[in-house]
Amino acid sequence: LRLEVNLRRALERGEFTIYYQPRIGLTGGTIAAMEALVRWQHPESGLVSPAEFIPLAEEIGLIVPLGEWILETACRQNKRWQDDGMDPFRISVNISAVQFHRDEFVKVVQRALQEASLEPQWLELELTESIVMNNAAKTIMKLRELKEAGVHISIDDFGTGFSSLSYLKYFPIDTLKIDRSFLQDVPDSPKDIAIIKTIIALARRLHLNVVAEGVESREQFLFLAARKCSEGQGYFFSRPMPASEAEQWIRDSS
Ligand code: G
Ligand code: G
Ligand code: MN
Ligand code: NA
Repeated sequence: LRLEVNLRRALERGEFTIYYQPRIGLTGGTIAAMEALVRWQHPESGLVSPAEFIPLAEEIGLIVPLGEWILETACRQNKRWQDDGMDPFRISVNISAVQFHRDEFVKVVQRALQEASLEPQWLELELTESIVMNNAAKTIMKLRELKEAGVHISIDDFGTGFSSLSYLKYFPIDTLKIDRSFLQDVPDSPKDIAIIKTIIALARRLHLNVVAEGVESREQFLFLAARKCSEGQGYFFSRPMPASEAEQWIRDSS
C-alpha cells in the first residue's frame, strides 16, 4: 500500500526519469535507435526498476498519465538531439497493453509528436506479441492508423509470447526484436543458434528489420554480424544511460 501511495505521487513530484540504450546497426556500426527505459528515482529506495513498478502502475491506472509522460519526454529528447545536430535516429518507446488498448491511444501518440515537433518517422512503438494478439480486429485498425500516421512498429520480446505467426502476415509491423533469452547461451547452445538463424531468415523473407536483444559479448556480436542480423542492442554496446550520458556516448561513438 505504501508503494502504491508513493507511486501515485511520484509523477507529480517529478521522480520518474528516462534512461536511453542504443541500438546499433551491425554492418555500419551506426546508431539505429535509442530505446527509452523509464526509471523511478525513489527519494529513499533509490533507483527502482520498471519491472517492479510498471505492473502496479497498470493496476492502479497510473500507467495512462505515466505512459503519456514517457512518450512526450522521449519525443522531446529525440527532437533536442536532432536540433543539436546529431545524425537522426529513432526513439523507441515501450507501450503497455493497458495503454495501447485505450480508445484515445492513437491521439495520445500524435499529440506527443506534435508537442515535441518530432516527425513521426523518428518514433517507434515497442509492442509485445500479447498486445497484437489480443482483440485482433480493433488492434489491426489501430496499428494501421499508427502506420498511416508514419510511426514505426516493432514487436518486443519476439518469440516468447503465446502467439501465432499469422499476425506477421496481416499486421503492419516493421521490426522484430528477438528476445534476449534466445541469445543468452549463444554460441554454446545449438538450439538457440537454430532459433535465431530462423528468426533472422523469417524477418528477411518478410522484409522486416530484425534486432537481437541482450548482446553481452564480442562473440555474440560477431555471431550476429556473420548471420546478417541487421541490428543489436545490449550491454556489449552500452547499458541504458541517463540522457546526458547518452548524449556524450553518442558524440564519442560518432
Ligand atoms: O530497463 P529494464 O530492464 O529495467 O526494464 C524492465 C522491464 O520494464 C522491461 O520489460 C521493459 O520493457 C519495461 N519497461 C521499461 N521502460 C518502460 C516504459 O517506459 N514503459 C513500459 N510500459 N515498460 C517499460
Ligand atoms: O522488455 P524489454 O526488451 O523492453 O526490456 C529491456 C530490458 O533489458 C531493459 O530493462 C534493459 O535494461 C535490459 N537489457 C538491455 N540490454 C541487456 C543485456 O545486454 N543483458 C541483459 N541481461 N539485460 C539487458
Ligand atoms: Mn523493449
Ligand atoms: Na525485449
